Amino acid sequence: MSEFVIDRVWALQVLDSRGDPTVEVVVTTKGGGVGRGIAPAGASRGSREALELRDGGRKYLGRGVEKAVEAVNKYIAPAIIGMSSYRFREVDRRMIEVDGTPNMSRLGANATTATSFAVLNAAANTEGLPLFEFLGGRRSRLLPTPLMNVINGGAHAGNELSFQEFMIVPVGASTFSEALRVAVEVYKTLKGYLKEVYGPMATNVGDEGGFAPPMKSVREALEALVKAVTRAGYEVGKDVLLALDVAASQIYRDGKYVVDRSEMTAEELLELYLRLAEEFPIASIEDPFAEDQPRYFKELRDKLKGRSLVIGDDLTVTRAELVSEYFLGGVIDGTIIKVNQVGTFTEAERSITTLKELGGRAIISHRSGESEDTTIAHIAVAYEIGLIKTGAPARGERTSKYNELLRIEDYLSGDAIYAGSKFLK
Ligand code: 2PG
Ligand code: MG
Repeated sequence: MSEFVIDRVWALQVLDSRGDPTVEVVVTTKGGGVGRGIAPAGASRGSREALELRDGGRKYLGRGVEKAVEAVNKYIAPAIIGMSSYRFREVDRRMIEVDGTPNMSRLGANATTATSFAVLNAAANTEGLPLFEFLGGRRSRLLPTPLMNVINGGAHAGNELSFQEFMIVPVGASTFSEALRVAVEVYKTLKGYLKEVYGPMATNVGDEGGFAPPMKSVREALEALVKAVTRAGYEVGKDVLLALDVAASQIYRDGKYVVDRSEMTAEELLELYLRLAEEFPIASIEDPFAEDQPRYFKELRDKLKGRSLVIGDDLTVTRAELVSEYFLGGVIDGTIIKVNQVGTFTEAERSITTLKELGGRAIISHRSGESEDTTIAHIAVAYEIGLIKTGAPARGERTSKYNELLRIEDYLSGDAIYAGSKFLK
């Protein structure tokens, strides 16, 4: 097993999909393995997320990550060189120890996330296996259902849409590649529809590759999705479901929610969700209320009676304790999993296994600031998570994940299974 021993670790500053600097880490092993990891970055973040270290000052308008790069080179590298990448959980625990704070504020979650990904990839590379197989073994052959954000609003776009993400979910397909084809056909049809109704400017895209049309109401966006699915020749509610990420902490001000330019109480917003869920086949609603209002999540969940899943993101920030507390309390049906919310793969893995044990849904997710890193595609398959959120089928940092899933499907040849609607019932 000495071939898995980490012999070099270094970091550099690279760019993410928004043009912000981010951390890339390279790890090599004695056996000649090489692994890379790049940290993503969120725009709408939960207040309890692990801390992302930024330099401040004038360079890159304060967005530089030289301090996080230095944290890898100066503190993380000497602490983990000589450890076995095969025991990647121990490596992650070592970083948590070296950091010594509850939220990774010393090393920076961008430094530790990139390292954690790089160690995993180096171990798989040393073994000569794709990462999903290294992590999950031969049994891993479940390809996730994508929740694809095709209309962007909120903090991800320069339009007036109050909700952050309007997603299509191609559940009716029988393989992942077919699901992707359906989604692309709907995406392209949506583009044509938006151009026709709102003019060519409406087809500009937001941070996650979805269109950012000048719509005034959330209902308008859902109606456009229904139009696009139908025009593309598919049945809404059967072939393609819809999903929302409201990211409601972003529209919460002084005890009120600002939706479609008017103020709403939590009760009024809840009523709106119930009406929308009656009218549209909404598979899931993520962060329907601000992160400090779990009681409304619960009320919504009770009233929806399983018609749409209630999902936590800013609410749960991939912390296993919060995930189990809110799941057991009936507040949510499941959560988003984002490694950089906790800073290491091992901590995120705890949330994944907690949800699996309790019977909750996990949705592995990108961030709005992304890169060509494909680690999350492998995690999705390795843990048979069954659901992935990684944006529209456009822009390289989004298609990198979809393309990796196509490669995994190809690698598994006839053995791959597509999750379809399995986890959305
Ligand atoms: C979200 C994410 C990803 P961000 O809220 O779920 O879609 O956005 O990375 O900006 O937090
Ligand atoms: Mg979210």
